[in-house]
This record gives sequence, C-alpha cells and structure tokens, in this order.
Amino acid sequence: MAYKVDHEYDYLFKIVLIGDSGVGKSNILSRFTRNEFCLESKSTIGVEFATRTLQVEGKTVKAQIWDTAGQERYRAITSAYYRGAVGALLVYDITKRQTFENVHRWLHELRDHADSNIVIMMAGNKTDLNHLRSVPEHDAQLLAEKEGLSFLETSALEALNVEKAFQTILLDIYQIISRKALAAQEAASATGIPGQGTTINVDGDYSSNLSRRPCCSN
Ligand SMILES: Nc1nc2c(ncn2[C@@H]2O[C@H](COP(=O)(O)OP(=O)(O)OP(=O)(O)O)[C@@H](O)[C@H]2O)c(=O)[nH]1
Ligand SMILES: [Mg+2]
Repeated sequence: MAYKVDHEYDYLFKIVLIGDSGVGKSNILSRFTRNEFCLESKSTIGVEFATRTLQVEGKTVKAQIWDTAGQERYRAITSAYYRGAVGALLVYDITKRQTFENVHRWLHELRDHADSNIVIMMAGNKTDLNHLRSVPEHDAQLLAEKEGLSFLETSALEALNVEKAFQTILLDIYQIISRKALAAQEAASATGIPGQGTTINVDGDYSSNLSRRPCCSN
C-alpha cells in the first residue's frame, strides 16, 4: 500500500480570512482551493480551513487558509484563530458600504490578536455587481495606502483576482522571510556563529477540515 507523508512542501503559511458576515470569505476560499462557488452559501459556523499548494519563486508553498464567521455570535475563539497566522485577507463587499467602514474594526482586531508583522491584503469582493457598487475603488485605494495594505478588487463568482490576491500575499510573506533568513545568515557570518534556520510556526493540522461535501450544504 502506498503511504505518502505529506511533507512535500518547502513552507507552510497560515492565512486567515476576516471581514463582515456575507462579504464572501467562504466563497473566496472555495474558489481558491476547490474552484467552486455557491450562490446560496450559509454563514460559517465555527472555524474551517482548507489548503492549496502552489509555487512561489520556485518554492513549494502550502497555504493553509482559515475561515470563520464574520458575525460576532458565531465567531470562534479569536486568539486561537489568529495564532501563527502570517497573512490575512481582509474582505469587504463593494456593494455594502458598512462592510468597508468596518475594515477599521478588523484592522484593530488584527492589531490586538495577530503578529505585528502579519501581511495584510484588503479585498473588495463582488465586483461582478458593479451596478450596485457603493464603495468607489478610489476610496479603498486611499485607505489601503494610508494603512499600508495591499489591495485588490475580486469576484469569487467570476473567479476574478482571487488567485492573484492569494499569490500576492504568499509572495509578500515569502519575501519577508527570505529577507529575514538572509539577514540572519549575514549576522551569523559577521560574528562567526553558525546561522540558524528560520522557523515559521503555524498551528493545527495540515489537511483540510472541509469534508468533500457538495456546494451549498454548509
Ligand atoms: N455576486 C456575488 N456574490 C458573491 C460573491 N462572493 C460571495 N457571494 C455571495 O455572498 C453571499 C455570502 O457569501 P459567503 O461566502 O457565505 O460570505 P462569508 O463572508 O463567508 O459570510 P460569513 O460566513 O457569515 O462570515 C452568498 O450568497 C454568496 O453566494 C461574489 O463575488 N459575487
Ligand atoms: Mg463564511
């Protein structure tokens, strides 16, 4: 019987999805990891995660993406959710101004609970509903510049920019840790002390806890 240990990657990065309820976090996740979309998905209860392995600068990177409910009463214990996360995708809905106003709230939560070096990408989702837009792209660009975030508009429905959003986060994380590793190596060679490898800590199992269930049954 073939037995394959799942260690065929160079890096494992934990990324958290955050943003108000209904902005499309779970559909962004299912689009990215399973290429699926569901028009009538239900609010997430508890925490789910899914993984996808891809190439970043010639390295095999496993993205472990965590998803929880935007709604306060369904939210899982916050500290555990953010523990070990090296990236965050902060989603709002371009048709719902309030979800954009609440970006500040989510940034506070990140500051309170996540690592201060976490890479943050803001995503304005549902661009296929441009006729219902209430958040001009320019407003979001200004906020992103002010807060030092990457920014993209996405559509989970049309599979627009979802891939790019994750690729950008993963590349940013990879470049940060490569720079850190290089700096550590240089410091070690300057002092004559052998350098130590960079350890990226992420919690939890490496596989998905999303069973292979049909779309819309969550
Ligand atoms: N038109 C359109 N609808 C979308 C898009 N992404 C998600 N939706 C819809 O928006 C609704 C909410 O999507 P979810 O992915 O469940 O939202 P969520 O952010 O995970 O919500 P919570 O789990 O409650 O926090 C569903 O009806 C989706 O079909 C999109 O890009 N375009
Ligand atoms: Mg959800």
